[in-house]
Amino acid sequence: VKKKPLVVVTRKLPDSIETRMRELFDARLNLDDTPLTPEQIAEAVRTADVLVPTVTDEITEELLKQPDCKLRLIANFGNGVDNIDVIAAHARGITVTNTPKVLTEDTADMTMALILAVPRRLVEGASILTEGKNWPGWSPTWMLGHRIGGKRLGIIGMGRIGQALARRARAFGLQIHYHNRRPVAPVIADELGATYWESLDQMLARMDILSVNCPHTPATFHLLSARRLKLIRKDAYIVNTARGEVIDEDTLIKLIEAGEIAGAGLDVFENEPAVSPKLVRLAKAGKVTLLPHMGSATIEGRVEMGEKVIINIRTFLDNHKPPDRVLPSML
Ligand code: 8YV
Repeated sequence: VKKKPLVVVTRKLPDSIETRMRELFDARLNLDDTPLTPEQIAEAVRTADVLVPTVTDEITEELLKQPDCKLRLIANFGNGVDNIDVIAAHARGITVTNTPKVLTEDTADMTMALILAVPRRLVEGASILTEGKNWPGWSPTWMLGHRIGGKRLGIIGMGRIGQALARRARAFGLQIHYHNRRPVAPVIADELGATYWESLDQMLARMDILSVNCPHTPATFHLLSARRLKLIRKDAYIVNTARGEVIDEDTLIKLIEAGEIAGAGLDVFENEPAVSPKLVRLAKAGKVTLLPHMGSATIEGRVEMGEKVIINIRTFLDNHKPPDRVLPSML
């Protein structure tokens, strides 16, 4: 009998996905979801045919260049591949795939939720009732936020998630602006009513709300640098559901503390899962809304991500090109 390929999955996945993986592969699953130790990851890279990592696993060149490394496919359970050294993998003939499209709408929903939550003080208001604070009763001048409709939203990164966000934001009456490496096709720009800014600097200086929707790559690390963050208007808000590394978080914190930026909604952080105590203080002061990387966290989305992982593995093992290959040229 032909030996089934060894597929090592680093985290607990939805039950239906694990069941299917057991049927199809020699699947080494992580049923209690304890993150693998660095030694266990190193062993998995050496011995597995296929590795299914997530955002919490760093697959470095160091790991990939271990002698006798058997690995042939890294089928990432996630869209962003900044946890994987794609160039080092490619150089060793190891294929990398991800799970695009299936988490676009969920992530755009959560981004829109933050865009609504921050200016309208949603979490701050809810906490008054749930944390035993005093609610003096309704008053015409109490807990006022800022109107969303009519404001300018600047989307940084107009890929699938940026566009899905633009559709939602338009329905809330926001004016859509965006910065991207290239403008989107005219037909899409028309549909979204979106204005292209070639200069990120110029866009930053004119927006009421900014949303980060680009991947984290070497080119986007601290794209919102200290210099650029200082261009943002005093009354503007910034939302990030992409990757913490795209923003110079220390400077963002300082600017919010100094009242130089009005507030932020953050689902991702530079040193995840560690969250700066200064951000927590700002959250308690109602200046920022913090979420623990929940952008794509729906049951439906996780199952679809798992299905994509399985399709990528199966096509790869059948000697076809998997649909969601990530090439160094795409970074
Ligand atoms: C996932 C994400 O939770 O897919 C991504 O890029 O950030 C999240 O949707 C995570 O990456 C799973 O690995």
